[in-house]
Amino acid sequence: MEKILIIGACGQIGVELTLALRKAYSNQQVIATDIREEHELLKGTGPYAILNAMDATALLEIIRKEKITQVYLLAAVLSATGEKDPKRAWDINMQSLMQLLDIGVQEKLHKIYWPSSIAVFGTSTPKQNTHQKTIIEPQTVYGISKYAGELWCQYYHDRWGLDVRSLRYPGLISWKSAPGGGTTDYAIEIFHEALRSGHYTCFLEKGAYLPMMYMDDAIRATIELMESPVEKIKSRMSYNISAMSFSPEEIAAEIRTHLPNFSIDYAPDFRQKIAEGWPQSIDDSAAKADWGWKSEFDLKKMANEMLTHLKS
Ligand code: AKB
Repeated sequence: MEKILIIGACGQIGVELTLALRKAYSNQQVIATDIREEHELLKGTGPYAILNAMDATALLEIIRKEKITQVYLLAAVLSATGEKDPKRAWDINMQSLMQLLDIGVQEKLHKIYWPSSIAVFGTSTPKQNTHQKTIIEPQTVYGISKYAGELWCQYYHDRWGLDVRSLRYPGLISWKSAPGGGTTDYAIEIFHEALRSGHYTCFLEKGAYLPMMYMDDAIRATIELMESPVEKIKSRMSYNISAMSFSPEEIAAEIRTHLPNFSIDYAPDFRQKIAEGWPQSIDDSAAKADWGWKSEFDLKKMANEMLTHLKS
């Protein structure tokens, strides 16, 4: 029987992934952990423990005690927060991964999931339809840690046969749990502010066109990748996945089709420079060809879902 451990279960991806995995397996098979108190939406849905992703001893203990076979490591410092304290972001992002990879080999874990991001790309990368294998020169500490992590995942697979799988997420848009310090977070804030005050001051510039994805698609992609037969996983770096791209003025125009009085203005800060380094659209043909990935949410469908759920 598979037994799954989620590290960072109270974050933006963690809450929804925990709930989805508990539905796909059973509540008792999915152990949620985070350094924080249990998220409201997880309460009563299955086992929960406090775990610091940097604490290798505690991690090994819980893996042995619970007879864990698969681990999803979601704890990370994202792009915007990472730039405020680069050394700390590097330590957290790398140490949590490296100790898990070692434990994975030692304890013969069946599978590990570790997310990467479009932040691996930089200004030297072609901006349109960015291919999975292209010029990769990340410019944030978050992007550097994600690219280094991808290489380490591939190394542990090639050298020790560890089954590590990974996706490069675009900006993720969700309503259940709050995002944590990313550059693409504006695309969530904008919905909250549209409903609260009817106005949003965007921290990115007009024209900051970025790849994005609704959380339902991201969760489905993650589980589909992890459930795919091993022979279909041809990349042991990280798969590009894609759903939609838009600029702040385009998402504002879409919100206006629901809330005609909604207005937006722009006060770009340091996050604009991060956004300028990232691609505008992503080529996910490898994920489509290898394990059948296909997105379901475009801008219109996503905005409708966000506003419907946030209103209620
Ligand atoms: C961020 O903005 O840092 C993240 C990401 C694109 O990985 N949402």
